[in-house]
Amino acid sequence: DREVLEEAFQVKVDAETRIEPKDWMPDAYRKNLIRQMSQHAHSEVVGMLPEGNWLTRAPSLKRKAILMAKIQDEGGHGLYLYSAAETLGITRDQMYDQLLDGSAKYSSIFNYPTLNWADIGAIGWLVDGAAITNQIALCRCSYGPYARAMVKICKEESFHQRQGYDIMMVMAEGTAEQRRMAQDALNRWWWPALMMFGPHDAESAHTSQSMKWKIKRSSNDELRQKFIDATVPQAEYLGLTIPDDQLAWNAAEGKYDWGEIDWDEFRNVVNGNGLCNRERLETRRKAHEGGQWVREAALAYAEKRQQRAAS
Ligand code: FAQ
Repeated sequence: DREVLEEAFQVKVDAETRIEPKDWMPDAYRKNLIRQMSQHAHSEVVGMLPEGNWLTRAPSLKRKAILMAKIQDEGGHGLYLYSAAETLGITRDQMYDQLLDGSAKYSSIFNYPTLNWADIGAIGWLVDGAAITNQIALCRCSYGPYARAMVKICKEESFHQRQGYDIMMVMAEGTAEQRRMAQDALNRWWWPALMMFGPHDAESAHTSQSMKWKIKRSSNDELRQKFIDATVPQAEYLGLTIPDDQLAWNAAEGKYDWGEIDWDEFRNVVNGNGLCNRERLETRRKAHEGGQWVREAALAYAEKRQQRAAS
């Protein structure tokens, strides 16, 4: 019966045996994975927009080519993730509808505007840096298709993080105006980047069950601390100041102590009232509607080919 099946499932998870699409799984496991994976996919495709804002204004041909490749990678990540989520019995159209009708979330970080070129550096350095910290852990997720998708995604995120840090290095070592822009970008992106890891563990609705099922391998607070510990020395190397006056090395615990996130801001952005929420969803809606004829044409062509092959 159900209880026996659930126990056997947990034994499998505990033994680190990957769960594959055709294996039995509890409904709640399937539902939770669809939720997390689809939101992850939506984050990738909405995440293309803040950087897309600077493609036509990149400072050189080389920077433009690099940025274009990065944004295309993000589109690709969205596609792998939608495909991986489809193995759980939901279609990409259904997931996309949930994004557009607001019932599925995407990462809060993509509701902030990109105001100057240094923001592109800060996104690569901090946003991709935070994304990798989270995604390295997800390479060991219990669900096979998700874990395997993460491996390639992490390799690409690593390039994204390096390109962002490279932009920050050039600007931090540049003119006084460039340094000012780099510091301004760090000031605006630091706290939103920390919010990417989600609420504190004690407030996190899904963490304890997701950890038990090994969907998540580390908690929100553990990953956030790991990111801070790795990133503070990188800011020091750039000669930039992290906008947190409580930030201090805690030698006894071998980690940084730091201030508190503005959780009102986090909730506000997650609930749809950030600076760019409406604009982001509107842009995605227009792109989806604008692509309707392409989807119809591709289907009509596939049908025609099938008919030709059958006759
Ligand atoms: N924004 O119980 P928890 C990228 C929601 S990286 C919005 O802790 P969970 C790469 C959460 O969904 C970004 N909502 O939830 C890139 C839940 O709501 P629900 C994407 C947030 O799932 C870089 C509720 O709060 N990465 O795209 C946020 O256990 C540069 C309660 O929270 C991933 O999605 C937030 N920051 O932990 C692209 C990684 N935090 O669903 C372009 C995979 C929490 O009940 C440019 N996801 N919420 O309505 C995860 O690891 C997890 O889902 C967490 C949240 C850690 C995000």
